[in-house]
Amino acid sequence: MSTQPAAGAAGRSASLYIEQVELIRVAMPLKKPFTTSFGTTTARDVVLVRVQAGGAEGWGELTAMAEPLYNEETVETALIILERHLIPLVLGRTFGHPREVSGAWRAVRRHYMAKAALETACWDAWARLKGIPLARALGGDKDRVPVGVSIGIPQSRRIEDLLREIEGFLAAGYRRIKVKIEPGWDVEVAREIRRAFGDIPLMLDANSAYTLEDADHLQRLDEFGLMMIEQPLAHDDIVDHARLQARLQTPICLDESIHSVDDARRALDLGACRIINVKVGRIGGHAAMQDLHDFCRSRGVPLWCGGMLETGVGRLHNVALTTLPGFTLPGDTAGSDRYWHEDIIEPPVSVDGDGTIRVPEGPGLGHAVREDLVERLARERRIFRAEGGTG
Ligand code: OSB
Ligand code: MG
Repeated sequence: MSTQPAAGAAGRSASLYIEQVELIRVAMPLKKPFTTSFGTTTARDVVLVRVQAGGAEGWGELTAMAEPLYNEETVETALIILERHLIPLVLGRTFGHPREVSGAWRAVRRHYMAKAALETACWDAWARLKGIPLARALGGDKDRVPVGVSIGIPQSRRIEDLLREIEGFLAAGYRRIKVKIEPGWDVEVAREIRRAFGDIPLMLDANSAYTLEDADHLQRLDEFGLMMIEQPLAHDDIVDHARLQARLQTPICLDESIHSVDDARRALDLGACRIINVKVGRIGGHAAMQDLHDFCRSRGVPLWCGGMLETGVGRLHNVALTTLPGFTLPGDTAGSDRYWHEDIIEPPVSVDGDGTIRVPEGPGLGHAVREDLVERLARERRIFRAEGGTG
């Protein structure tokens, strides 16, 4: 393989010679537990990926959870896939463009979050090499993105506690409220939110807690004029979702079921959803995100950016991808203070009073990673260098 180092100056032709990849595992306790229909998360076990390429550095974040409850990946399966399969396929290679990186592991099936952690770090390195914001490198053009917030099931299971939380986020300017539901925490919750806050932009996320047998029950949600209901049925289903969508006025948005353009095409052709939540980890990287974006835009399907309780690194990747024109709905890209007392980036991501985040203008992710804090929180670090590399 070719191994010449790349030119580094802005605007010059650049290429990505992958010199070194570092995996840094950090423990990040959440401000408070986050509960969905599949379980409660109290802390994130985060793997940061730092790539050295052509003289620039790029950062990515693994969005897999500690347990295989949202999807089949876990932090530990992703570490194995990264170390034994993905990193060896890119180390010491030169890519003309970050869109080519995923070609290196075309034969590796699934493990989308492991792939995305490494691929997104390469995009950041590329944008820094070119001296442009990641948002521009990805083809985005917004300078602000509107944001919503995802609210878990309260530990107390009291609707008043949920209403108080919603009130706080509305006061902070958030443009859309998403509430997690499960059987026993759904119709009454929607009714009370409408009673308390009127016609706010509201949606529900079930994380696959229902089956088609619940269709009559789910139909009762139609009276609340929801923006959408996210992933009501099985994580691997599109057929039952199509049957359910035919019976609901509320648009279905798929999250867990969509890993590729082909998944989206099949789901849309079947009528399984009308909106898609895009998570760069769930689909394997920014190149896949661009492909899914272009396809959905050509079909007129609204997109928004989902979240996985990311630290600042993943959060900034999400802000950057939301600048693509097909992202027409507020995402789950809340500010750093939604989950963290102290984020690992400087400055943290902040939401302005109008419910938008300003897109960074500096190169790459546009905020610095706080290496001192990462150092303090690091539980494990592993470095992989290209043979004969200078890293
Ligand atoms: O389904 O969108 C989801 C968090 C973890 C796993 C799955 C989901 C979520 C969220 C939170 O809804 C999104 C966020 O604020 O990062
Ligand atoms: Mg979801």
